Amino acid sequence: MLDFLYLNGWGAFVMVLLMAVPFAVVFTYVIHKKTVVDQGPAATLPDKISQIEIGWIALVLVVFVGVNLYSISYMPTARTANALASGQDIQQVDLTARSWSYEISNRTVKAGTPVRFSGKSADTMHGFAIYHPDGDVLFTMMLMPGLEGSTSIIHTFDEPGIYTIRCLEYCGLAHHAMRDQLTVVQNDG
Ligand SMILES: [Cu+2]
Repeated sequence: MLDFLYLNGWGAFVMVLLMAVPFAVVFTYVIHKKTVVDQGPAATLPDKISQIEIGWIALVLVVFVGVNLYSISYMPTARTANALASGQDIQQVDLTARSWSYEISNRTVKAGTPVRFSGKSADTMHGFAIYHPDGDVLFTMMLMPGLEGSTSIIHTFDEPGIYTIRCLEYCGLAHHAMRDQLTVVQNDG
C-alpha cells in the first residue's frame, strides 16, 4: 500500500489531495458559517478554544512524526546505509559527468545485488538520475564540481530492464540531451 504512495507520481497527487481537500472543506464551512448562518461574534469560550488548539497541534505532531518515521526507509540515504550494513557484495559503477554526457565504467549491472554509483563532475553542476523503464524516477544524485572524492549512492534494482539515465540539474544548452542508459540483467546467482 505504501509502495503505491511512494514509488509513482500518483502518490504525490494523493498526498496533495489529502492536504487540499480537508483544508477546502473547513475553509468553506467557516466562511459559510460566519457570513450566512451566524454573523455575530464567536460564542466559544477562550478555554474551549485553547483545548481545541492543543488537540489540533498534538494531532499534527503525531501525523507528521508518524509519516516521517514510517517512510524513512524509502529515503535513498537510508537505503544506502541498509545496504552497507547488510554486508552484501556491492557492484561498483564509477561515473564522470561533463557537459553534456556521462563517462560510465560499467553500463550493465545485476538485479538483486546492491550497486554503488560513485560520481564526479568534470566541469559544472550535473545530476545523475535513474528512471525505471516505466518512467518513474528511482533516485537522483547531485554531482558538484571541485570535490575531492566522489558522491555515492547505493541502489538495488528489483527488475531487469533498460533504465534511462538523465541529468536533473540544469547544466546549460544541451542539458535536455544529457542522457544515457543502464542495463539491468537477471542475477544468475
Ligand atoms: Cu543537466
